[in-house]
Amino acid sequence: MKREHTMFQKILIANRGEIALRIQRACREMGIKTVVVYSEADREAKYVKLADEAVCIGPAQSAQSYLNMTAIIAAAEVTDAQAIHPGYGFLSENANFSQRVEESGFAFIGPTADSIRIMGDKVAAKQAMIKSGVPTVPGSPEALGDDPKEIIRMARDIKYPVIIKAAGGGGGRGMRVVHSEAALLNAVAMTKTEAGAAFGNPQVYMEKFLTNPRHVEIQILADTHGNAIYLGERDCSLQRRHQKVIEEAPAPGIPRKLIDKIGARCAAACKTVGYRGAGTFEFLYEDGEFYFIEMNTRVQVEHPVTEMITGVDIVQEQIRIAAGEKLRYTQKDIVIRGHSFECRINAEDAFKFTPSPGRITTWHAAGGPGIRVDSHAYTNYFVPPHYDSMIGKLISYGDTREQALNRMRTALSEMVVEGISTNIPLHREMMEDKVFQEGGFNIHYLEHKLEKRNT
Ligand code: MV4
Repeated sequence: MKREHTMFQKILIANRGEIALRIQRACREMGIKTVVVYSEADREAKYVKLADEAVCIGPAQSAQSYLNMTAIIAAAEVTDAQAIHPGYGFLSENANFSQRVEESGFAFIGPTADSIRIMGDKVAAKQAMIKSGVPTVPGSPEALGDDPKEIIRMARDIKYPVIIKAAGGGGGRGMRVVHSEAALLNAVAMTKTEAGAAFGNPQVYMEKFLTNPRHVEIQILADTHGNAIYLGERDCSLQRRHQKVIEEAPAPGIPRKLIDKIGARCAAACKTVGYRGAGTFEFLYEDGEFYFIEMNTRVQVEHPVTEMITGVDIVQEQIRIAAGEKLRYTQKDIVIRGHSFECRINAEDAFKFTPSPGRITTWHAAGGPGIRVDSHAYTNYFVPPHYDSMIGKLISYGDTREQALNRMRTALSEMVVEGISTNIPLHREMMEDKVFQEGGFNIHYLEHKLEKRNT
């Protein structure tokens, strides 16, 4: 017998900042009480006071607060929460946390520990995708062995340039591009050593290095009853040092038919691996082809652009899935309508990108038709120096890409943030960029533009 599927009455939010507020909003709309955990550095934040209950779990340093599994689970116990939402970052993709949460009798609002483990091992994830018919980047089918001749032969087959990636890496950590045979074996050895130290797993694998791809990702939702759907794609190519800066949905210029084909494969893969919750399949897209690289097993920062074009509340769906409900949508119900952009607002120098924590003396958020602001910031909010510099997201929606872009331009002109530096000036510049306006960028575009700007 399956257990009764009753909606949670109280959820603990194991995160901070804008996503803690975003999850609170989802809960409130569903009539679910919230517990927020906070560090000493976040004690005064308004979103903490807004929660039904708040528990201090430790000092400012993440290792002793937002990464402290024992303190978080204890907070769930004393407040009688039934489920824990990990948000993004921190413990959201920690398989041991998912396992400990469930062993302690709470629902983890995210995938099972097993799914997180498989997707955290990039070699295992790729193998699971190959089995399910998701196209991957050509490369080594398994982790590289110790035979140098075989490694050399493999790279010759794939053809240079190749890239060596750590199985335990991801998100741009632990990888090395190799342009010639002369550099190959040394690069493999170095990446292995670094991977062993950084991730406790020295395994590496090889892929063809794609020189000018776009980063296009597919959002999926899967329930515990064997249903899975895709919610279209996002283009996240505009990034600096593996940090996304502007995202949009849909991805400009990619045929809907092709997205539907890849999306259906992603949904099918979720069923074959028994995935549950929200998830993102990351692809490189080059010359009209999709190549899977990684899967993210959390809600992502950029989830709002998908919400705007589909009308699906992804955080609420995560909660419903964790409570054992069936998906409320079939694939036919998902209709892509309009276009959406997201600008990540960071507390950082707009030119040098150095962090700029401190007190916000003026916060005036944009508004109007088709504008959404996901932020925990306000006038007099103190941006603590201990965490990520992102203080909010400005999201625009329009019937067309042009309208969404025009609305974003207007919204950026309305935004006033004083007392700290932000990257809003960079976003304003980007709205005037011809290549951006035409949707003609790839993963290198922003970094190249910034190099030119600074000289
Ligand atoms: C690649 C690649 C080119 N070819 N793999 C970087 C982050 C991690 N998710 C995978 N990454 C890349 N993998 C192959 N076979 C180029 C990148 C890459 C990149 C990918 C997405 C967004 C921004 C990027 C910036 C530099 C490199």
